[in-house]
Amino acid sequence: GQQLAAAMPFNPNKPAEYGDASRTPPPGATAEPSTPLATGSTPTETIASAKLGSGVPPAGVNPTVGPLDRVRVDSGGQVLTTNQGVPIADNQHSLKIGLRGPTALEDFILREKITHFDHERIPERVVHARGSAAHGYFESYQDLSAVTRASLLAQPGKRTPVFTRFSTVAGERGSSDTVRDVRGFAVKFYTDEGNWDLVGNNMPVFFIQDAMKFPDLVHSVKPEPHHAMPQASSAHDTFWDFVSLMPESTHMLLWQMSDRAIPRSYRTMQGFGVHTFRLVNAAGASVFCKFHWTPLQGTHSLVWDEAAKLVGADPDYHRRDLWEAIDSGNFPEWELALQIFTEEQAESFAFDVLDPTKLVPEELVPLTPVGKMVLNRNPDNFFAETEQVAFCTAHVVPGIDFSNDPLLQGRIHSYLDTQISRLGGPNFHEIPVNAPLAPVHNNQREGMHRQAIHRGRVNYEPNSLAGGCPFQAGMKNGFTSFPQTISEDKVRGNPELFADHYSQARLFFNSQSPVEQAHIAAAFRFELTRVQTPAVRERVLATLANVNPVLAGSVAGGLGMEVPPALPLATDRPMHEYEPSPALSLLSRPGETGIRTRKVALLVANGVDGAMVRAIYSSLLEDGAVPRVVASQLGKVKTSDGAPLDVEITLEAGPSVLYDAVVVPDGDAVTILSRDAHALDFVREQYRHCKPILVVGAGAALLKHAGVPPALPDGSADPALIGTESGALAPALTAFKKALAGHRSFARETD
Ligand code: HDE
Repeated sequence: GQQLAAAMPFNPNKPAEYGDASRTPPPGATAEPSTPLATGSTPTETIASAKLGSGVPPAGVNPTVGPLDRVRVDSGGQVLTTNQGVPIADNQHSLKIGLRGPTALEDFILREKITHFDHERIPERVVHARGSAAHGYFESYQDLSAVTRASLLAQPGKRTPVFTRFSTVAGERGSSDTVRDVRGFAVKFYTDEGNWDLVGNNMPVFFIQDAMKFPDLVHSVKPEPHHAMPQASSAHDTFWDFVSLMPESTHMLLWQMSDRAIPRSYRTMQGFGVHTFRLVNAAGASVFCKFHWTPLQGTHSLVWDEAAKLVGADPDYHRRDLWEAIDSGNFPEWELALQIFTEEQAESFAFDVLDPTKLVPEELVPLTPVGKMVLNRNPDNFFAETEQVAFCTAHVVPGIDFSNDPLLQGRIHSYLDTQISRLGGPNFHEIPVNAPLAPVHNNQREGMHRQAIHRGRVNYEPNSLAGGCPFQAGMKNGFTSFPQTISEDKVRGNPELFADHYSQARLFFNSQSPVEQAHIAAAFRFELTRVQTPAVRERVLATLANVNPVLAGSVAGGLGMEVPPALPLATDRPMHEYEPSPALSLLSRPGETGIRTRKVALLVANGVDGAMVRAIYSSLLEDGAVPRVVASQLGKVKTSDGAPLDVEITLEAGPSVLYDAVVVPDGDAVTILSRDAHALDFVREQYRHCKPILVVGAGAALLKHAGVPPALPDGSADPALIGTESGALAPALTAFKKALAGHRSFARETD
């Protein structure tokens, strides 16, 4: 017993949850577990320092798995109980006075069950309500201590657990994934010096320059308050009314109307910290920095018609994609890179680095890669983890500090505040997914839902009764704010350069490829067509006239309007002329993962060449793609060579928009497919959405019936539209895979 008392934590269900104190109970306190662990599992950590870890788990070990074991519940082989652990004999019937009589008030089992159910929902996030998340780790490439004392960047190879949540902004929790919107990209780093949350977006700038305007911005984009429409869409009057009166939003509007706002996958998005942050080293010297996440999977987007159809075909398209990729072992990766610059350099820029509607072009300050993030584990429970996770821009660690960006300054307040009401009190930092791996010791006490059982009578500092503990870490070890010298008047206003609203909007537009520019114009046209107030449309056109005359003309033409005179500028300074920045085009980052995880449909029906289907299927599988046998109905199809083929999904349940490419194999099947409107729509949409198409032998007839241009053997007319005879399948398949890796053939776009 004595020995066990020394070895075992005080509460065997929560080993070492509250640090060292919990594992050395005073003599006489019971330490021996009277029952086995509630979960039936063994604790994975027994001492607090094991929880802390070295930050370098062995290769292949996911460091976030262990610490959460203390709260994981697996009911396999367990009896059903009440919340008090009382075994329940009958979970089907309430307690009644006679079989046909009223239910007894004393039925505590019924009442507990219903009461808990009645309170299952918590408020959704006021923005970013719809999201999906995963666990993983961040691995540092190098020792960055010259610029920051942040411990996660202190040595090459050091691993820090992360939890990352991606989200849309405007839609409610149950809205669709593929709507046109900014995407949230929030990363919680569980560092050994506390949690650091990098709460970013998939676009590097924002709509407004000052936190004061955020409630107005969000009110304007959310469903209109009288009839609660439209859901998850900026294409309505109130949004465009507001932004058209707010010319600082112009740069962000171009990003939002670009294909960035309809990503192919969360895995194919960049992420940005948006604001300028500070890095501070151990000597107290500081530099400015911008954070960039670059996906190894490349940057790829949907096309608008496809995104709109996906809203119906699979509202969970991005959630499913992330889940399936991780589930199948295709762990998505992003490289973290910093743009590091000094305050003196910042002074020389043509824009103000405190203005969140401006980016720092990579040509001006190149990216320094500092590490990579790998997401390798799906959550066990959506609510417990993805819904309850609470990101906060105020969560910084020693070595990382804020700039005076007035948008960032407002955010530092907002997140903690909103979470107090969303998560029901001030103790949400104790929810397992939010709890730091670093030990927590302070004198904050009580509040709703307190988990920690603080021991002793001292809950104040300074104290002598507890030997001064917990004691201040001091300047060397503790977080210290960068001591920026400021001597200014207290004012409401903006720095001068904030008034340049268009130079960078031009930079962005001029850096896009022609197809991206066309998509931007089409998105403006679509959104403004939905807007009902002509004066709002006109104001937006007057804004665009300051960006690019071709863009303004194209949007105006689509609306049947003339381009009005440009809005007057807010500053006398001439606009800054930037060189185009190729890095701002999505096409500049094709990615390194080839065809891995790309979905390919093989359209089949009775009479298909089964051997060919199998050969193509396994060849695609070998390269990591996800082939699917798609037919008019489930069951088996008869093949020309005898062996029947299992159908995996129907054309009805698995329409074209769910696939990155299509193959129509050789065989008689085409006669049947050509009579099925689903099959004809399938190839038409694959063509319209610029996706790779491979037709073999008789398969080519399906294109003809669908009105799709013929596929040439060498793909000479269109490198992603490949036709071949059965005998020459190998080179055609190679060309098809190449087109698939390239994602789309925009040259054929007809929209
Ligand atoms: Fe947020 N934002 N935001 N935001 N934001 C929230 O916090 C806010 C801004 C971002 O996956 C809220 O817990 C203000 C910029 C993400 O849980 C709230 C301002 C950027 C997420 C809030 C901004 C973001 C949020 C709502 C202007 C990109 C989702 C629920 C001053 C750099 C995090 C919550 C998750 C969530 C406030 C502007 C990113 C209300 C006041 C700029 C990714 O606190």
